[in-house]
Amino acid sequence: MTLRWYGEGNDSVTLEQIRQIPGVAGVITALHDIPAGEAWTYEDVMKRKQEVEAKGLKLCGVESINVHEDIKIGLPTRDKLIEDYCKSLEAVGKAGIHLVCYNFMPVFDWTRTDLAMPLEDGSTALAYDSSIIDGIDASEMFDRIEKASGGFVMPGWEPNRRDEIMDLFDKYKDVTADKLRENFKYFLDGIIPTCEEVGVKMACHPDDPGWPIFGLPRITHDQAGFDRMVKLHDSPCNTLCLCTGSLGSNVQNDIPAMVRHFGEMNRIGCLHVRNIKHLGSDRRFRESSHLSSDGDLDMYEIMKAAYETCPDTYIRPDHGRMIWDEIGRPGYGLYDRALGIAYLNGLWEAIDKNAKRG
Ligand code: DNO
Repeated sequence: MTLRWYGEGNDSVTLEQIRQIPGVAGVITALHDIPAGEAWTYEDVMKRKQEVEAKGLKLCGVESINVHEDIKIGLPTRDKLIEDYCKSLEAVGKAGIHLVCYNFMPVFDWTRTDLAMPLEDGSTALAYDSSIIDGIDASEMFDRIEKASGGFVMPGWEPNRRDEIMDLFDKYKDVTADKLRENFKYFLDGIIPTCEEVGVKMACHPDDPGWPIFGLPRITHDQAGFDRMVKLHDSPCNTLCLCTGSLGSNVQNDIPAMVRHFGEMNRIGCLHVRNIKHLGSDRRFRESSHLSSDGDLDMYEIMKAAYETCPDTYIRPDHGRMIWDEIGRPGYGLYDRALGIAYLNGLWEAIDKNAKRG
């Protein structure tokens, strides 16, 4: 079991706290101050690794090395950018880290309309309502996120990206879903040979929410999309990050079945486990505690599918609610994610003991 950590000075949660959560072996982290397109160095990766190890934890994976928009759009600058991406992968592999989670979502990473929806029990949760998104443009959305993020920089919504955004929309004008897929293949063909050489698995995170937003193309939010994605470059290094909450936002997705499907293919590089609750219509949802009965996903079936098909994959709880008056990065507080881990560990132990009893 692992936990995402944003790095010293960039996270309200400390390595010392993470170390005290039962069953957590390590963290998933990134060099967040290096902009997309710039190569990571071995020295910088090792510095982060040593910092983590000095606190008795392992650096289990990187999330994310962001893919530059020019690569997704397919601009001529992409060759140099892919070359630099390979340099980052070499640095990571040489440092003994074997997992890189990333995404191929145009312009925005995960998107929510509310970063602190009050719940009945006094906690707050991230929420999404497509009727809000459908009524505003991306720059208004940018304002909303910035105001609600409590001073933390949200991945994909970095303030320095604001000016870029409208320009990017223009550049994506002619990028259809097919074109995006072609550009994805070009990227994978460019990086996977390096991954194989240096022993790094790439795990593509699903679109979140699991459908196109702001008229931008999106191609990785269901089983069919990921089936096509893994075939773009057939390699054990070309895998997905199966994020139950992102995929679960789309009611068409059967999450335990997807875990089994991709687990049996050995194509799950990592698993993000969290629960969500749909709110009436199928494009409105809020996040919930991890407990199955608090949301719409069956955590027992998800963990059982993982146990049976990809027991060695890296698992982390994903977002949590804000509880016990915690202040921190939306979705990434300590308490609710720690509760999530305890619960997921409990499920795992029960599944394991049952399996061994036969
Ligand atoms: C959401 C996260 C994502 C993920 C990126 C990977 O909370 O899981 O931001 O890290 O999409 O690039």
